[in-house]
Amino acid sequence: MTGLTRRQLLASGAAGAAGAGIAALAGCSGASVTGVSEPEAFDTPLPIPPLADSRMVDGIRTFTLTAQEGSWQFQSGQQATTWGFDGPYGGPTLRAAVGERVAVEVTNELPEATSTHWHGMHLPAEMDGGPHQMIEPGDTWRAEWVVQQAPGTLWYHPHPHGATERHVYRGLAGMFQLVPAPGSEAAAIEEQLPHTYGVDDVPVVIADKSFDEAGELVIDDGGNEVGLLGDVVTVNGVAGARLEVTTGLVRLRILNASTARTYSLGLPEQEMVIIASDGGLLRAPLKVTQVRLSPGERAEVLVALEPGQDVRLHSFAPDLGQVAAPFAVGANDAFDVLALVAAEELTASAEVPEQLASFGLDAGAVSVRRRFELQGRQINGARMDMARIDETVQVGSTELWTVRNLDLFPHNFHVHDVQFEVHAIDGAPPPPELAGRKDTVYTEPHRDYELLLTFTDYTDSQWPYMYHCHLLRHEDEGLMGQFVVVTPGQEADPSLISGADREHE
Ligand SMILES: [Cu+2]
Repeated sequence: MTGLTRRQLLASGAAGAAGAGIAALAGCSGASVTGVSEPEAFDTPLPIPPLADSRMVDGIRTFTLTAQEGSWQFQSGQQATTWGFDGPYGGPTLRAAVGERVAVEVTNELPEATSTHWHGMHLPAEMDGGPHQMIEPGDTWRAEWVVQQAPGTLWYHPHPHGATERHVYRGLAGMFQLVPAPGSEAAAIEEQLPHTYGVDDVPVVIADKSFDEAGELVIDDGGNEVGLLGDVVTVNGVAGARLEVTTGLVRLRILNASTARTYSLGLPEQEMVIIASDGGLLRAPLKVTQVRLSPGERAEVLVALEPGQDVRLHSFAPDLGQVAAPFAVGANDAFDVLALVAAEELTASAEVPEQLASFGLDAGAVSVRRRFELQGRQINGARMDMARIDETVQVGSTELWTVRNLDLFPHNFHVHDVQFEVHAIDGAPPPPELAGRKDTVYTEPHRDYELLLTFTDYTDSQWPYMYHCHLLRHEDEGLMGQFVVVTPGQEADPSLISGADREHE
């Protein structure tokens, strides 16, 4: 198999069709127009979240996490009160292999109830960590499941209804990386990709923050319609971060953990290569100049560096579609995010395989179509009701969901339990960077996003999964719905959640 050479990876200019399209769409703003204040220097070493320890208990890879309060320095000379897992801010990176049985025991040492959701994970609804699996202060909640999906970069974060924005913003978020089963075809591909954690395989968790005069975090939406757009952009918890690179090729696993801001990330004068979207590897590497990530979305990108090179991962003004007031929703903001500084001598990397993965849902198998219209804080004219099951899905079925943003400001759409495929946007095939496995997709105003979804393995007529906008203010205020996956002939049973709801009030 012939791979992409370093020269090809480094080539700039003649972008592929996808990259050129994105670049053209985003090229409208001057770099000076920004609601973000860039750090004076990018000289803080990028913190790498530790890999979480686990222990094998009766064949179960068992992790523990503790949600706790702390104090964290986002930028020099400033300390803020924060929340984190196993530390003051963020959380360790959990890693498990496809096929493993895993358990996570989450203890809540916060002063209020929270939950821990495994974003992107295919698992039983009762283990999902959504708003029905609340963990009271002092309690421990245990989730257990078998990893049955493609390897990929997932994440975990709180999901308490009405308080998700605040809990995530204070710092509760970490990565959950799924690696290939040993000996699998995917493992052979992984071997050829940069895969040394923290060295050439680096978590990049981006979140914007806003501070008051005392240096404490504030959630101030400035009157805009999407929620908080912070003026300080952090990576792994720090502003002005710098990653020292020692290999010729580095893999960045980028997560947009912001509550509302969408980024369009790239290198100013150099292409990069997308290898994975939310739920795992793309079919083939894709050269681009930028990748747009709305809240909750992930992309894995490869960046080739020359010895001594010093480049900035930049967020270009993101193309948010036909929004009414671009400046008010961050569409004009452009700023540097992270410095990548290559050593004078770089370790050579393997060539990137031309084919990465094969997969595909069958549009011909669609048995049910549903339509979801997002408007204000409602889906199809209804706000989230914890006691109501909105949709009932039959296990094993393939469905086509059409999602449309009826507003002139941003929304996106996240579905629990599955990795879906974007089948079409306004009837046309999606751009290649959206043609992989996705669990969250940005929905430009007034466009039809057709999603293919297959619901497998787990049924439960009582515990629902969620679908919602991942702009967390919108989600908290009602832009969310609930679905159950049932066996043929079974009906949804809301008695459990309506009872649980009353108990909580
Ligand atoms: Cu929204």
